[in-house]
Amino acid sequence: MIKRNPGFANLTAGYLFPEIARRRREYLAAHPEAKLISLGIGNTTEPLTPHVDAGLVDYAKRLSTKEGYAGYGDEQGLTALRERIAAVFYGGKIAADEVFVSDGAKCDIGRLQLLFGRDVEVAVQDPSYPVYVDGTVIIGAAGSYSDGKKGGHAGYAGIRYLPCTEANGYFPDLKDLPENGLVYFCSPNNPTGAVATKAQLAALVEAAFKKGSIIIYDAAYAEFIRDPSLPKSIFEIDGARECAIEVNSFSKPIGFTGVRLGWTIVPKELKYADGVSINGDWNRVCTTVFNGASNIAQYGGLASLEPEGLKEMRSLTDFYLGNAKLIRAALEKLGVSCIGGDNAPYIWARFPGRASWDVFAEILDKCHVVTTPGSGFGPAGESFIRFSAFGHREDVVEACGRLDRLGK
Ligand code: PL4
Repeated sequence: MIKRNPGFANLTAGYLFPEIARRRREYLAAHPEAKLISLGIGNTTEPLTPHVDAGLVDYAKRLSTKEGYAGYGDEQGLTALRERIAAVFYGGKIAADEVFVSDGAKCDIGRLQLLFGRDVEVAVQDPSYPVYVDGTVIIGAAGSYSDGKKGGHAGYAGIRYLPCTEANGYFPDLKDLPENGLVYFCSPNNPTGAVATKAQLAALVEAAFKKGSIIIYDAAYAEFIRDPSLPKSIFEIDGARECAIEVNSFSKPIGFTGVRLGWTIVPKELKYADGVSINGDWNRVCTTVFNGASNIAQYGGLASLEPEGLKEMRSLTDFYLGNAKLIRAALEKLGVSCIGGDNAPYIWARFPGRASWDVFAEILDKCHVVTTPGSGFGPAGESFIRFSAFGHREDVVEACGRLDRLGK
């Protein structure tokens, strides 16, 4: 019989978010009367905005006409959308043929592993979005051993964890970057909500370049940045074109979590050790194992980058940041120390001396609020809880009121 990819056996826990959903179902089965509110998964809740909706609907209607119908498109995305992304988000620093439109950042994070295979050393911020680690383990680049625990993970021995803690201002020690490896870096960060400054990113780019490593920069929450001094893209930093790939998404800024649309930037200067272009290989990956994002989604994305759409993006992200402010204030009122929520839709709350899953269970039981345990994002997440600001305002207000029960 066919052998299983050993990477799967090396995974020490189920994927974090289905595990949370399982515990939520289990709790509801035992307490069917509970009216649970989710501040757990980072899933958008507000309706599509009018201009963007019109972009989707108008194009969907065109598809039902002989003149307007379109089948497969270019795997790399509509030229108009690639040009618009380059202009709106990168102000001329990125060319349209360095923009590859995708069905979302997570899908591209998985596909990017194909460029580097299993013989690459991988470093992640600790804590970090679990896809970087789990994708690495599945492809076999993390080695075959771990000291992980069910229901969270204590860390895979084959991955370099770069602790991002209060002690280092949530920015890792760059001495620990791998040589000729991959460094996943997310800013604004999921889960901590911390945003790297320009000086920090400049140091990261310099260190990665010196070590021959490539940064996979996840900017999925860039549109939540309100402090104008903070960088929204790694390509605001000189030298990044030689050592960074950026993934990004329409999911959170414009509510496309279900519509599905994202993009990846692979600069033409980026090369492997043998001098071959990474942009060329990424084009090969996209044309070979991806068939392009939905054309309806792409027209919605185009509408979101028109002036009216950009205004809607701003007010939608403002709305979720308003939720974040309420959640952070409710926690701080209880004496819980927090970061995040000001330039990011996540609040990272500390419960010293407690296991994250225990705090998760306590909040679920006392407050009927679902959260995300920090330990699910890596060893340094232990004793933290991530609160997501994605929710209807009335639910967030209700959840904030219920958090008072923690103090009793
Ligand atoms: C639950 C740093 C959320 N089932 O929608 P995409 O694929 O364009 O973007 C996914 C993504 C990419 N990068 C970062 C992210 O935080 C996310 C989404 N993360 C969360 O609660 O952490 C949703 C998670 C979803 C998943 O596994 O992605």
